[in-house]
Amino acid sequence: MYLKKLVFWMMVALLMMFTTAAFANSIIVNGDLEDLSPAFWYQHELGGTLSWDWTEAQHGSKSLKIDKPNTGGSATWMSADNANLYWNNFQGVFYSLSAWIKTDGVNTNPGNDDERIAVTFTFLDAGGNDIVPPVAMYADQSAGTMDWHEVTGDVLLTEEPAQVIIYLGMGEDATGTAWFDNVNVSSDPWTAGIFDNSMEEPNGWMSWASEGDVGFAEQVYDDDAYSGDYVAKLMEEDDLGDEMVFYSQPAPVAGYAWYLVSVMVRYDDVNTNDMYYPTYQVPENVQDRANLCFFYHTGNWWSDWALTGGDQFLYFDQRTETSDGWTMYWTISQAPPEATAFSMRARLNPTATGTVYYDNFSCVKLDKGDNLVENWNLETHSPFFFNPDELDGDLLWTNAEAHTGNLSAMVSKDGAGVASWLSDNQATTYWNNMDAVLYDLSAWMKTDGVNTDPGSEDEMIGVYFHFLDGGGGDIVPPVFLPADQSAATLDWNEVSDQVLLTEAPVECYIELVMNNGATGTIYFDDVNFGSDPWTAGSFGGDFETPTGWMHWASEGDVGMADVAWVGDLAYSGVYVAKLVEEDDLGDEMVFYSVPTPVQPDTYYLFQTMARTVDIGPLDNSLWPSSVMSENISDRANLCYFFHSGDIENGWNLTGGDQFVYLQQREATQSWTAYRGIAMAPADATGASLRARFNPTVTGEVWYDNLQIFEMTELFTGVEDSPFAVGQGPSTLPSGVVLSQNYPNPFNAQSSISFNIPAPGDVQLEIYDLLGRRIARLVDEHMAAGTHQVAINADELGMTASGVYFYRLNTQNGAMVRKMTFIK
Ligand SMILES: [Ca+2]
Ligand SMILES: [Ca+2]
Ligand SMILES: [Ca+2]
Ligand SMILES: [Ca+2]
Repeated sequence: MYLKKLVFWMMVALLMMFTTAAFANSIIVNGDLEDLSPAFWYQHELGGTLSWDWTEAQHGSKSLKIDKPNTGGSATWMSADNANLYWNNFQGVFYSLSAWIKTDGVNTNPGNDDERIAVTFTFLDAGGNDIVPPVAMYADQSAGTMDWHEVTGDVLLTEEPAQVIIYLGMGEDATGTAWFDNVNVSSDPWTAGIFDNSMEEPNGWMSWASEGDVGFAEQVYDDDAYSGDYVAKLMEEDDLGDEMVFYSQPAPVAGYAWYLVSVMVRYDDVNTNDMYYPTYQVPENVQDRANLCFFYHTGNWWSDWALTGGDQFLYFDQRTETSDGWTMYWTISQAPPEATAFSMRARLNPTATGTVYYDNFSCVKLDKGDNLVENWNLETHSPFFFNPDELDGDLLWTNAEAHTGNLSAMVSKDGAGVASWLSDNQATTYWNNMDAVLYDLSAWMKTDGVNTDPGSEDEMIGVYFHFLDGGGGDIVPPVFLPADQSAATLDWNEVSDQVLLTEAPVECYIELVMNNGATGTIYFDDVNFGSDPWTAGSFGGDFETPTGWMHWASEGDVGMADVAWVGDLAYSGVYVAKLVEEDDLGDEMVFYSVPTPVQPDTYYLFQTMARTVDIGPLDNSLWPSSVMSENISDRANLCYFFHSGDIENGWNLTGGDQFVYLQQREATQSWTAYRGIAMAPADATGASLRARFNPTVTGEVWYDNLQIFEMTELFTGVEDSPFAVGQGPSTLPSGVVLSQNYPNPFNAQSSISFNIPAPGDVQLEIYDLLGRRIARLVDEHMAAGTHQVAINADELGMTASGVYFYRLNTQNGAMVRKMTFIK
């Protein structure tokens, strides 16, 4: 115990250096908030300059602007199709329509529609034909400059429209500047609204706040943005029970798939509580906590708003009112089987206060590899580091007798032949580093009906220590610690000896033997070797842990960490790792896996099932935690480490301890999954995980199915996707530019523009989510400069609504962007 403790003291906790790598493959559109185009509104006709204006507003702080100094050519903003968008469901009923317009220096007294400024609602059937004539509502052009004024109209629909599209426009002969804001539709009872009706939200995002809320949630310019210039800012000054949310549009996902969900966060002046640790994903809506919240959607995510699996909250560290700069919050989540889409949201629950900034919202699909932990379910019931060797008797790992702990190694035999256990090489295992020094050797043995007064070594029982050089030869003759055979049956007694090694051994083996002429039953326990100063100790000599596992507890600990047979109560099979602690005296205990090889800069999922019994201390705020580097004294946890260097003959840790704390809200909890995900540091060669009680935890926790999985970042649902290069960035250093298609999302028609800096061969292709090529739009030698290509979904055979990718291949590189087709 003492020796292992020393080693643990040497494990200095380093701050985890999380790699805040950009997640190039996030499915969240405009997750970094740098796209400065409004959500749900698209530039349609470009006879003027169209801009998203942040200086004029009838409602909120933004509006849509058209600058048109000249006649000739219309200028028009176009809305998304609002007919069945998300929760909308336009019906064949009466609708009141309205909008606000402001003008500056426009033409007056228009004689026809070409000279007018108008907001026009169109209602179409599935064939794209008007159900009723378009309803145009005209700006007041009685003077050249007019402040915000409302225009209104109404319409009685005779059937349910398949498309509802709104145009904000200046006719081809109109001139001047116009702003549009607050476009609304209403019916009684409610059937639908206009998305981003006040033009406040950026592409990909929506927001919501309780009525009467004095705070706000929006995209803002920020000098200290985590990426680029813009962040989402949520600000709440009162604790009046209002709530605010800034949320992404749903993005398609696959049921059962694993997703890495993350966001960067910083905050000021938030309400605090000493128990408000950062949490794991939890379903409970805690009223006064700031969070990242996420949802899964089911059904047709572009035309339904059906959620599944419940809200999941990642609560931030609210122990201090101001964050330590930008902090990454992340979790791993498996999509429910029925999931079709995912959305995430910046959220202040009703009574949270303060200002919280969010940036780099990300959701990345990961492929879950094979489990890497040996004996992860603890069902391989053999002692670690010792294996049956000679089999002319019965060898048993048994809890019938033990000198310490619960278990020992037994050998029983009633005839001729040799029966023995043999250890693995102990010379340089992990932290061991045996040297040319004096070693104390010892073992405890208990006998039952053995032969007495042996006449030769052949009739003896005992423990051999072998010390070998690099060639496999003995450095010194094997040292034999004979059992006391002066009586047939003797209780536990210790036998010891010493050996002076003349050179550092390359191999060291321990053999527990009943020789050929010996009979009866013997139990071995606490087989040890050691030196002063310390160089090495025995692995597995206490026979307490199964294959693949080790344990450790502070000296004098009254508790224990070991593998236990619990029968039907195990999560898998019949064995669990059981940690039991009765006092809160500052001792600590750990049951830990041997290191398994890992790759650097790769994500790993660490998980366990855990069941708690009378655990303490308790507090209603002690949710399961997010991954934390902080060692919290009174919490039970799943802990994990990365290793560097040689993981078989070294014990070098990198990246610091990482803890996922178990819930300590209720004393007893049935089997529950706990998970953390981490990226292996650049110098990582291995990883291990551990069931752990920090010093002052009390009670009992059973752990089972302790696993580590390699997680591979995926761009699409297939591994051999066509997107090997250029994912994400819209501009290559070479000067190749691939623009977002316009409009996007689109119904039938859209266009893609791109720029190439030099003449060359170019291909432009469309792929579906499964990586299948739908169309090759361009395959020719092209001149330098900007090119535009039209898309017609019908002609291309794009039959399913959803996300598609378009890929530009040039001699200077390739790049990919996403587009959304809404049928
Ligand atoms: Ca507005
Ligand atoms: Ca940003
Ligand atoms: Ca034992
Ligand atoms: Ca098990």
